[in-house]
Amino acid sequence: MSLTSIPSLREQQHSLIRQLADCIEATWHQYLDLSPYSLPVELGYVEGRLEGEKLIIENRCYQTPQFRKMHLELAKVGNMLDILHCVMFPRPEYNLPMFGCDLVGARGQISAAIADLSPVDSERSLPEAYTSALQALTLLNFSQPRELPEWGYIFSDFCIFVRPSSPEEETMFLKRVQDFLTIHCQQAIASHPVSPEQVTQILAGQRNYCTKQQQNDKTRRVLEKAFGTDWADNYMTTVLFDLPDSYPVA
Ligand code: BLA
Repeated sequence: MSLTSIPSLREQQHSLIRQLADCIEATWHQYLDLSPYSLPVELGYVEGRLEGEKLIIENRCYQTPQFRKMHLELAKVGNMLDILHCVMFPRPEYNLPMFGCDLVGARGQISAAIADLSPVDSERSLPEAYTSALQALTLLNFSQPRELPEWGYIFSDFCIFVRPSSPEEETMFLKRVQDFLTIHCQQAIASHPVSPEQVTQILAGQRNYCTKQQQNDKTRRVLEKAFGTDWADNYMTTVLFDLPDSYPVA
């Protein structure tokens, strides 16, 4: 089979994952000036084995003037596990939060749906314009909220972490992620570079966000079981939650 005729993973995934992947890409295309972002070739499309099932990972990456890296990942473990992972890493010259989203589904049911615009400034608070735009959204009620793990204090007060329990709740989650993305893209294109001192603080905030996310044992375990400890660690620190080694500050 030629590479281009391989059906995208998206068509085989839980409908919420498929819809969210389409929504993320459509919103990116609508608002941002996208250029390709190259991952190491061997990490763009990856196959492994987990408990006899095939694990497939498919990555798409872009960059823009405001974002160093925008990563959308779809993963599938046989018929057991469907995953969507998305992070937008702002360039540290801009005071922008981290957009992050993770959907994990097992046997037709999404067990974890999380989305947030997470602060990176020294006070761990969002820029004022984000707070007012997010406060203007209607308050949502999900019947099965989930508790954040210990490292989850990196997320904002607007973070949604739920197990969607009906098609209505799935739609509610999808719409809210769309709202987050629209606000984020609109704020990003209107934003201006900050002072070198602030860049240093923002980098520290982004580094903290990534370090905490790397502590997600549930993600790590899936990757370790399929690809081994070293591969999993490399993938978590260079693809899922990487930072540039050194950043020109002044
Ligand atoms: C949870 N992430 C999970 C779970 C699995 C994965 C299996 C447990 C699901 C559950 O408890 O119902 C697995 N997630 C993956 C894998 C990848 C992935 C293998 O992205 C990638 C290949 N995670 C993120 C981002 C956020 C995030 C961007 O990647 C948030 C913005 C959060 N995932 C997140 C949280 C949990 C989770 C908070 C729950 C962790 C816990 O309960 O300990």
